[in-house]
Amino acid sequence: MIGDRLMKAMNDQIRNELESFYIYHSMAAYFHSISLDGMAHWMRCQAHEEMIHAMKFFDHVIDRGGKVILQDLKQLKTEWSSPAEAFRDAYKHEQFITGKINELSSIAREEKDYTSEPLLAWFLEEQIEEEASAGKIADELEMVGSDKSALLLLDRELATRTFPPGSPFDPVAYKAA
Ligand code: OFO
Repeated sequence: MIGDRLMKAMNDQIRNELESFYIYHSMAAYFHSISLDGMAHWMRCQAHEEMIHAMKFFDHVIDRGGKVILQDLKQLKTEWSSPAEAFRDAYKHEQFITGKINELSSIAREEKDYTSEPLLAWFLEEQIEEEASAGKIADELEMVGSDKSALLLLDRELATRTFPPGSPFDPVAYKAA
């Protein structure tokens, strides 16, 4: 059975992951508003991953005999001054999330909750990729600067990211429903 301290921290993390889901959709809306639909698509795919992350913690708390208590979500931000600023924010947000996963790992160790370690190890690994992908795109956008052709080329490249099969957030799925 999960202890109260770790259960509370995991409930907080479910909120953090759902806020990630929300912020990436906010960024998708921003990119659509400036006609960079490839970047919007990349953000939608990212939002899908965040919902999966939230549900991994959701299930873990329940499977360990704990209780999930969903919390209010914050509207983190809705406007950015440039694509580079949006991706730089995404990178900073992922650094914040990595810090939260580190905190959860510390709590699990202090509470001797070894059962949570495989899940937290998965997240520690995942955060390497999360930071690397957002950080790389932010760097590329800074290199692109005001070169519109390069910006459109990067937009086309980011449009090739794919949703995991069966994602309910893939427009192909819900538009056919
Ligand atoms: Fe859930 O990793 Fe991003 O936020």
